[in-house]
Amino acid sequence: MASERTLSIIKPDATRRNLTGKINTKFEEAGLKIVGQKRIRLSKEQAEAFYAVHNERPFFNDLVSFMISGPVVVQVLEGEGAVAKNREVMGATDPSKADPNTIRAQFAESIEANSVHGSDSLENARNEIAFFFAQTEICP
Ligand code: YYY
Ligand code: MG
Repeated sequence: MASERTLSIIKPDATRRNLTGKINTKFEEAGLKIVGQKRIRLSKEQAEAFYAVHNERPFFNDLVSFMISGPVVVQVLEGEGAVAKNREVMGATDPSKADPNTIRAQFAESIEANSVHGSDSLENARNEIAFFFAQTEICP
């Protein structure tokens, strides 16, 4: 499998509980390398644009409010099959359905406050990385 990059976000529920290091350890133990990372506060406009694909869904407004409720850590993860590997390490969207030992099973508070975002395809990964990072901010 080829080396890929994917976009990860450590969400406000996790930064609030000081879990950035524990979550990063899960990525690193899975062989994913953090090649770009910054802690930022999303604007409402940024959160709405990032999750635009969900803007007709009933949970959209709550999701945007949650994503701007505290700092997030946006990250570029690199490795063999990074998109799928990251989704594996994250676990299912609903933490009650996530496999044990996944980030969401271990750390998520609810389906909304589920600790991490990860791109779901290589194409979305490219777009989501470009949404947050300049090329000069990624150091493989
Ligand atoms: O990719 P992933 O984060 O696992 O799930 P999505 O279906 O893309 O939904 C994005 C985001 O929306 C999810 O992480 C939490 C929130 N959400 C929600 O609050 N309630 C739902 N029923 C579904 C998703
Ligand atoms: Mg998604």
